[in-house]
Amino acid sequence: MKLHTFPPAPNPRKLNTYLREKGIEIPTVWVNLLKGEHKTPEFLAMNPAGNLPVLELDDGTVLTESLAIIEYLEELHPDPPMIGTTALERAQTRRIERICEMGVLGRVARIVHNSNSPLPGVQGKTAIADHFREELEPVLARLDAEIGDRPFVAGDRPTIADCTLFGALEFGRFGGVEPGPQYANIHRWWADFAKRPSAEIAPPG
Ligand SMILES: N[C@@H](CCC(=O)N[C@@H](CS)C(=O)NCC(=O)O)C(=O)O
Repeated sequence: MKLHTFPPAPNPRKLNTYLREKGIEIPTVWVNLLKGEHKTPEFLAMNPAGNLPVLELDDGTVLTESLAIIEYLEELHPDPPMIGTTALERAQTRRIERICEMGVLGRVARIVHNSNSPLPGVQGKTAIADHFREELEPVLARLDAEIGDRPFVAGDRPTIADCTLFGALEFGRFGGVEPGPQYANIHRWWADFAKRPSAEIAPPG
């Protein structure tokens, strides 16, 4: 297996956090998004969508979409479980992860790319950034209430929901987009999660 990634970006960061929580090591190459390395003919031949992360299997199969990669790895390495241990736990974990992904990560990414994109050649539109800023607020309010005083986003153990939310918030901070101080539960969780070894970015290799 070979992982093509660039962990400063949010979806690669989600996967980086997952791999480190699980203790899974995969030979990794960084494709520098800031230098446009994901738009070279070689990279596009492997992943025509021109995005990261990409998991290349030993038989040449190319797997894209961070969550599909995570689900695949979770089946190969079930311990420690990061999507729950019962049907209901798995459903709840996936529900909260979807909120973190579509509700938070997607919106944070659109705000950053429309206000302060680090990607070469991306011209943002202030009106789009403002639209997603407005949409983000009620999602953060509901997520903050849901997290409450839980140690992790979905309960007592780290799950894929923590990986997704962490990737989203770290990228937002980099791009100047942070939840307001009124979201105290999110901030408490974020500060705690940031102390875990999985919060660090693994170097390529
Ligand atoms: N839904 C995809 C999104 C992949 C994606 O958009 N990745 C971003 C980094 S977070 C990327 O490579 N962006 C570069 C570009 O679109 O030019 C996933 O979860 O993997």
